Amino acid sequence: MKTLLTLFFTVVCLAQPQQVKNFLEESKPQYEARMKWWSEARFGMFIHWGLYSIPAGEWKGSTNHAEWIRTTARIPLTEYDKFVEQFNPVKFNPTEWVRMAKNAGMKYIVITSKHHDGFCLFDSKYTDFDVMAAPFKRDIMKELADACHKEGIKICWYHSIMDWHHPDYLPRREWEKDRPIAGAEFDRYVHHMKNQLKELLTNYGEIAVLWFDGEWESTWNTKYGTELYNYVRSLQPNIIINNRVGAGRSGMEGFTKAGQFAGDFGTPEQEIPATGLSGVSWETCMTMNDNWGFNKNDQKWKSTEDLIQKLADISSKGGNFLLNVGPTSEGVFPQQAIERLRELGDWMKTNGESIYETKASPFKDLEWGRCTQKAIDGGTRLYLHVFNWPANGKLTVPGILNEPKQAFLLADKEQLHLLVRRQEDALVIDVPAKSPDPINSVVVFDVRGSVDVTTPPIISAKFDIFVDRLDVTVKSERESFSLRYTLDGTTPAASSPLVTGPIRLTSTTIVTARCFREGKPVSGTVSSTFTKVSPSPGASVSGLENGIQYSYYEGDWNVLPDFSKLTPTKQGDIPAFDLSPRNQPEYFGLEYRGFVRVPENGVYGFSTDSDDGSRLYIDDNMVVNNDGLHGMKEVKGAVALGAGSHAIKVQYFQKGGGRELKVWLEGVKGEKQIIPETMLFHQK
Ligand code: FHN
Repeated sequence: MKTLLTLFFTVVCLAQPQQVKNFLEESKPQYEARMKWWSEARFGMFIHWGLYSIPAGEWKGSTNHAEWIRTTARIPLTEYDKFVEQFNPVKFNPTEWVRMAKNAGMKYIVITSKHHDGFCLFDSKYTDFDVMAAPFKRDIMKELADACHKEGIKICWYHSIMDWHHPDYLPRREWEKDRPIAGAEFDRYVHHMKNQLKELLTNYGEIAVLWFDGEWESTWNTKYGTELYNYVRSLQPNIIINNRVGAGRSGMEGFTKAGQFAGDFGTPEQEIPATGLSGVSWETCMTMNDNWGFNKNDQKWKSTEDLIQKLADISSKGGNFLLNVGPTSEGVFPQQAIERLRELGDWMKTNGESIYETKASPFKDLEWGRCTQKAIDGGTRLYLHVFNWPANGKLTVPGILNEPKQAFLLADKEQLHLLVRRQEDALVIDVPAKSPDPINSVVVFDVRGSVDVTTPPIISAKFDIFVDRLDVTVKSERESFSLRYTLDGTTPAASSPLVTGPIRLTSTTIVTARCFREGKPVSGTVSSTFTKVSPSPGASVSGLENGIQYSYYEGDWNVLPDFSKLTPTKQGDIPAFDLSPRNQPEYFGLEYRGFVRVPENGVYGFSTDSDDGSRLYIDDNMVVNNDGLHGMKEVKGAVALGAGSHAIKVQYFQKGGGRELKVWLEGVKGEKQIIPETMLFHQK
């Protein structure tokens, strides 16, 4: 894709006099060399700090705000600007912050040079809305950069493209009727942003990453993004830039949409992808509690156990973990964050080598934990991250064809060798009765050669429920293996039936499958249960009219609220599921109720594809749970229905950024469509 963009950029450059190097022409080896330190680092600290730490999440009685408070509390600019004269974080000690990050095992720090509110934590000659206008009068970015350079930690800037303060930034917030757009010129804002980026990239030494954000509004696009990417690289050629520089990010799941401009790495937010993506650099950013900016009432702190296991999970998928701290208005980290950083550091001091410079796991799934790996002389070193220590002292590593070399506990300074035996497809390691670490014990396991793992077969069918019969397929990624299966939940053996095609079920069945080679099992097993069900009868309702009823709500949520406890802003009916009732682009919710009429008995697939969260119920049973803050994401479910009308309820909420809702139906014959008006009814 970069080739296409290179062509695009070349044409653009030809059309313009100035000569700016096209960094998109970078070769794969050059890209990998530039990304090397970052890929090996695996673990960084995110810091969200600014004026919003003063209200600390609270405004006129509501306490669920944070760095978005100017928008979520609809604070007029003149009122918000007053925070400048209060910003005096006298306890700020950059060396203390950097050492807490370093001691936690973090290799880089990404701090908000400017968040969406437009306030600059650095001394900028292009604005008075900066830290030098505050009583503090110290260039925070300078002090932090110096401390990072001194302590050997990479310093990186988060910089928001969206700017709720600069008069030339568009669009305005819809509720800001007092800020006319007359005279505003977006290109002049882009020029201003580039001037400030030049300050940030020439006055503070080597900057390792530019972490853009706030790129989702209609005024930003790929052209701006590719130009900005090259501009930043022209100032610091080795800098790394995330995929939010462009306009191609797919919401909170953070990866770049196919064919779109990618920047250098994907940015899943508040979530960890189900699997890694080979050849794709990505970093999950996550809060330690529920907020990025400091919220004094937010006590939903993730446990240290959760954070350590998330770090292992992310590393096992080949990603980086950017863990956030929101400092207070005094310039200190919340005590709960300090404690977690210290405990993370204790674990990293013993186990850091199982994270740093490792590659993704060769296993699809390990029931006891995760795995990371790195090449060693003559073989591969596997780091087995054991969350659930085996009570029987037998740690089973399934589907591995390599010859073992040695195994020992990473925490054991003596590196006492553990006994390893082959048991069919698996290598079984005898481990001590007591785990070395209650959260994540790492077993080092060296094997000869590059790792050769066989993942179990994949069992699939249209749905996991059926009315009369169901065809189940069993496939393996490696053609050379023969697949054997059982239908009674037992483990397939060499004498079990061979998979020769779809397996037809006519009753509830557990299908278990396994790979074999030359009569010997070479993978672990996999099982799936398929349930025979009776279709629920259609409702006996009369007086149905086309369309569905909606209730529209306004509010700020991170998950779907209990709409039954809220008062709707308005109600009515509409032909089909859409967002037309909304009064504003953000901070609203909808609940739709009605009936869906299906033509015949059978299993129907329903799905919602939404940004942000949604749920779908049929006959008051939840069929789809797609809740949460995320970009466009489709979640499917299935239900057996008799011909006729069935109650349908869909719930949806939108916080900020992209917004969309699609409600799909997959019929008995496999036809998938957005539920049409002709299938939707309501009782007047
Ligand atoms: O709107 C911002 C939010 O305040 C925070 O900075 C996160 C962190 O990545 N990014 C945006 C939400 O996606």
